[in-house]
Amino acid sequence: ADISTTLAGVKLPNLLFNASGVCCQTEADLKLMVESESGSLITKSATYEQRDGNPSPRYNPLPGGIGSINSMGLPNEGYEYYLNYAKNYDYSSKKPLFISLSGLSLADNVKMCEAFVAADLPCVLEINYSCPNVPGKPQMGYDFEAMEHSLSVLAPIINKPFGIKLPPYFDIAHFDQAAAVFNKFDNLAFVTCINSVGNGLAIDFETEEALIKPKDGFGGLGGLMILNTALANVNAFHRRLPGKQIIGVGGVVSGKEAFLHVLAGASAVQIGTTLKEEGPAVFARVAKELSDIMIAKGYKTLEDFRGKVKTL
Ligand code: RRO
Repeated sequence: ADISTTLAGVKLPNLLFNASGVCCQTEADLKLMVESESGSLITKSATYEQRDGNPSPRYNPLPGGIGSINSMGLPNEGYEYYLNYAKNYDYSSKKPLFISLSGLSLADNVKMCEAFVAADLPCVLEINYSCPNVPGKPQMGYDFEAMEHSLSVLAPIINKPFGIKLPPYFDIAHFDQAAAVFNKFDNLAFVTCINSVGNGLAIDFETEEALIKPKDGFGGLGGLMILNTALANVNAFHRRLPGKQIIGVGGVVSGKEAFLHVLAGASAVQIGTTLKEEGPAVFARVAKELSDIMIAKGYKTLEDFRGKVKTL
């Protein structure tokens, strides 16, 4: 089946790529993504300056394959590293490049966006409004006024289609309020739902210890346990953002969950925890599984079922 898609005006040979943060901090990581069967790739969220991030252990899978917990703390090489990568990227490869930016202030996001705009590259920006793990920095996605102000400054600077990475919302009023903000910005082309479910706590039953060291063990939850929260956010924004696209992320362990994300309204699907646990071979496997599901159900393209979840 045809699992190609178009996102922010660029064509992806298939809808799958990495969730920002996984397999994308260094050039060695990004090379693995380029060599994989993914349809695209996105870099680790960049700050203005390089960061080491939080002390280890700062990521662990949860027992039973239900998901993961992380408090990485935004380790990254600094935006100039990713700008340089973007300048040298082979855009003829048919695999589009997305760049994640997560400035610690609006001023930093302005400086980074201006630098990417000045370079005039065909990569697509995804602004991260949802890192749950920097001590003392609340997730901007939960402050609608701050997010609207940030978008009102950044959208005109970027001046072409771009996206934002959102935290999960858990209340219909919040879906409504967030969508009302996003609909004010015409060149906001996509929203990526969802980042990790912030500030969970995982405890080992035997040792009675937290699974990660930072923040007394508190960290963002990912993987299968967040699938239904992810699907709800994808579908809530698919219904509320006409003319914009949704990237679905959360709980994709096989072609079946990728299929459900598209049914909920996703135009592309990112994989985080399962990529971290399985490695880049996940993309060929999930692509094949999704294609087989589509053939079995009689769907030829993603458009045949995107957003067509049936309600009762
Ligand atoms: O680096 C992190 O701790 C991190 C980030 Br920036 C994010 O957006 N989401 C996440 O789960 N971890």
